[in-house]
Amino acid sequence: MSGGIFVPYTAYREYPVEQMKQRTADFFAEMKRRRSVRDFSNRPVPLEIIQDCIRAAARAPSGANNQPWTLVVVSDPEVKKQIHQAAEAVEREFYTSEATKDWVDALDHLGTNQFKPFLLTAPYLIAIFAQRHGYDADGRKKKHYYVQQSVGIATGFLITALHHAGLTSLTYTPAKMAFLNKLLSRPSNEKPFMILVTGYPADDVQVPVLQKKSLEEVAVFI
Ligand code: IYR
Repeated sequence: MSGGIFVPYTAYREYPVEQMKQRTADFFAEMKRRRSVRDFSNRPVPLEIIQDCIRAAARAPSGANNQPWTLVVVSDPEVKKQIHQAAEAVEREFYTSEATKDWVDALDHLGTNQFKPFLLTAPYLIAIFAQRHGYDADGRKKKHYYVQQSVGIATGFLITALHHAGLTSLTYTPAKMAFLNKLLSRPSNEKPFMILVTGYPADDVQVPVLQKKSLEEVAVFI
């Protein structure tokens, strides 16, 4: 027996196979154009666009439909400054002592370093938090399921939505992220997941030449 309420799935759309092929090819072409960037323009982006992209991300499936995410959209230059300062402090530690040589070597081709000017330049820093648990209507702890998977999927939706809108993004994971709870006043049940930096790319932006794995390398058909 199900305790849920069920209604017909009228929003579902099936396409003729030819149309499916075209749509899939078009979508692949669009996703192929997506690149992470590390240099952003400071040109403003209407907040409404970000809000609509977050609406799309929040449609992601999640364990038990817990929707175990909180997104903090930072555009306040003062708060960005604090995040920038805290992030460069943890990255300085990372690059100068914590990171193994193997790890630093693995990042070499991306051109990253301890300096994160994009945290000041980009119009929005979207700090994504994973709710380890929630609270029920009576304020009692409510268990959340498959939190990492759920937040990962929602983040993927958000990256895709921003790209679809014509914006660029960077999945930025500071070496340590606890400072985000403090600076953004988030409770301890919320674990920082990443900062999704977004905006227009800098005019002269360059991206590293990267090889993506082929279908044959990533998929097995049985
Ligand atoms: N947090 C550091 C290091 C870093 C780690 C990985 I894994 C990357 O793909 C890129 C960078 C930084 O952001 O510089």
